[in-house]
Amino acid sequence: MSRIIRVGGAQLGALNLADTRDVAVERMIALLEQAAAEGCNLVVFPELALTTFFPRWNLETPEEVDRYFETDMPSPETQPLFDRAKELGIAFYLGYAEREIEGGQEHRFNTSVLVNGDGNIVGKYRKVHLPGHAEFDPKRAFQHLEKKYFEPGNLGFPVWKTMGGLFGMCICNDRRWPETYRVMGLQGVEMVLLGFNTPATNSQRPEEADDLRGFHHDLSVQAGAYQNGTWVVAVAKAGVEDGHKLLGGSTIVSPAGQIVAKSQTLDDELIVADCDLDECTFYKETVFDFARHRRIEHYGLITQQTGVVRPDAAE
Ligand code: CDT
Repeated sequence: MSRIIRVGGAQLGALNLADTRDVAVERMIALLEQAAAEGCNLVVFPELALTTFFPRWNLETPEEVDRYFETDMPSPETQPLFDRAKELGIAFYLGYAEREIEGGQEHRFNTSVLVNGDGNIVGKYRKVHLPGHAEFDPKRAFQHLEKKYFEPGNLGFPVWKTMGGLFGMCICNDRRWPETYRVMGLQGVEMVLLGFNTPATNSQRPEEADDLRGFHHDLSVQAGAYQNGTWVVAVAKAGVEDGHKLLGGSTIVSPAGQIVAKSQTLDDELIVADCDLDECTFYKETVFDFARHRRIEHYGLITQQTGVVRPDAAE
């Protein structure tokens, strides 16, 4: 049986503060329909796809913050997306801000769901590696307050068996961390889906060039794919949101670590690739056959220690 998944990376252009969820969902449905016309089985949307990238703003009141969070998924505003995808029989990945009340306690996560072609949520992931800072930082050119608005994900990096393969999810900054891919790699992952919002400018180093930001993105997703013998589908929110430019550069990477599709604009744009999940096997059975080649007796520090401890620390 063929295990070729035709994947659509549905990059979104800018969503400004004034844009409502209806605008975002309408644009996502248009991309979904384009993906259906091109024969896609799976569509990947960006991180926090329903609104502007609000962590760049220092929101003061709970009411201001709550506007950006979903308490239900599907929500009334996203139901049309779920309905259209089900009609078209297309699976999708969607990133959004999640507000959960559990045991009387409120929790907020940067979340993604994987929805199958029957319209059922088959997986949920909550972003583990939150970048940025928790309090307003006047030294930055702009804010990146993910640590203020979200708590680190509490679901780990699971892998789901669906669509004839093994699928994992992560979100934006997670893609820069080799641990993200390796934990999924150890569960045999064959396709990692991820959405991102990467500012085109480094808020702490504004002179850094756009192309270096793009290089670090490519480097991270290509290394993650190759070193774990998996497809990686990385999809951006791009363009200029209320004067703040996002990088773009949505990318589909093969298990050989090669880029097979890349967006060309900073607007709504669909990239498409036929991804043969069986291409993972060669890498998983040879150079990255973990069972034969890994030496876990030397990897203890990775889980015992978070930060750097230099051998000369005590001097
Ligand atoms: N959304 C998100 O996670 N953005 C971060 C910005 C960090 S700047 C290095 C990212 O990794 O793209």
